[in-house]
Amino acid sequence: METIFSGIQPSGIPTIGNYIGAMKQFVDLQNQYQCYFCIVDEHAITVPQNPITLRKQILSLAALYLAIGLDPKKATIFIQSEVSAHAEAAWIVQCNTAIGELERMTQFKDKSQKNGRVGVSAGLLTYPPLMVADIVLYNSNLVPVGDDQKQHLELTRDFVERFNNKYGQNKQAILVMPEVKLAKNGSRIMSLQDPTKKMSKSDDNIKSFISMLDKPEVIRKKIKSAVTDSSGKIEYDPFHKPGISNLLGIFSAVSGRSLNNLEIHYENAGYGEFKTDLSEELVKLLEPIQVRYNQLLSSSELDRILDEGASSAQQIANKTLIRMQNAIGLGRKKKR
Ligand code: ATP
Ligand code: LTN
Repeated sequence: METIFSGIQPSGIPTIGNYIGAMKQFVDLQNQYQCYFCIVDEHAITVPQNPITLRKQILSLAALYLAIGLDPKKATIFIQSEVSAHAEAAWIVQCNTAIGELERMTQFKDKSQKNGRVGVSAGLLTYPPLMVADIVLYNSNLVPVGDDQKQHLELTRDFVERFNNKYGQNKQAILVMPEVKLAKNGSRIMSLQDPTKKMSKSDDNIKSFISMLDKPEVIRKKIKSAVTDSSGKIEYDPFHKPGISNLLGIFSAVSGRSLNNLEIHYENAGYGEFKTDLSEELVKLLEPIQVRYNQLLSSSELDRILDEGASSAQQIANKTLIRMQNAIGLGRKKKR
């Protein structure tokens, strides 16, 4: 059976962008693959986090993973910092990656531009090597992510090729070559306030995203105030009409209806009617998730699932870490 790995940062409450681009796929994939879904808290601290809020968000994300339908009997759900092999392997990856490669990453460029390069943490630059470590430790074949992570996956593939070539003996691969898996529909959901920018859970403007825990009235308000254009026509044309096209993309992803079907259905309708229907579609999706989420947060089940997840993740991750250490000559040769 092939292996899947993916992670979400507990840097805020996931948005419907995270759901459509990544989490929704996780639920479908758990039936066909050996899956590892991680709460990447070590990635979250590459930018400042309040300790109390961070811990809350970690548990909240764990509860959301389960509330959307991930089944701990099928998929391993765990917290990155509870498996120390991630940080250890990341160091090896960093030492085999050029600074220039990391400086080219658009996520680094965006985040460091926003905050001024001198003041950002070194971790923001070495974020991709930690992601490489996450992926290779589980011998992952496929990594379901949103479009913004494609470049990090390319870096991962370059690393695996380089590492195997340099350290693999007799052409024996040490690490498995992973592939990116993008959502067919909605791998890049845009901000509701600035549809040229990716929707992001850590955006300062809360009107720019729908969080998965937004209440129905909040969802309705945010969709109502989403930026469109003055033409009034519901057409999918991301270049000329990015706002309404983004809303159409969201509608299509959450309802399962094609863009074409929606365009025909709303041919003679106005933005108001379209937005009302979209809001109700989102409420229909999120309300039951929120009910399950609240039940899970107040149960002891979550701790048990995360404990079990960490210990089964450790077993496989430690094996790969030893393989990497042996290959590059760290310490004394260990038995696998
Ligand atoms: P942050 O705002 O803290 O940087 P984020 O909202 O960009 O976070 P991540 O935790 O970095 O989210 O991403 C989790 C997953 O969701 C990744 O696979 C990412 O590609 C995907 N994702 C994030 N934003 C979007 C989006 N707007 N559309 C589709 N997929 C997305
Ligand atoms: N960088 C990713 C989160 C992430 C991830 C991973 C995704 C960290 N490690 C491993 C897939 C596989 C992001 O979405 N910003």
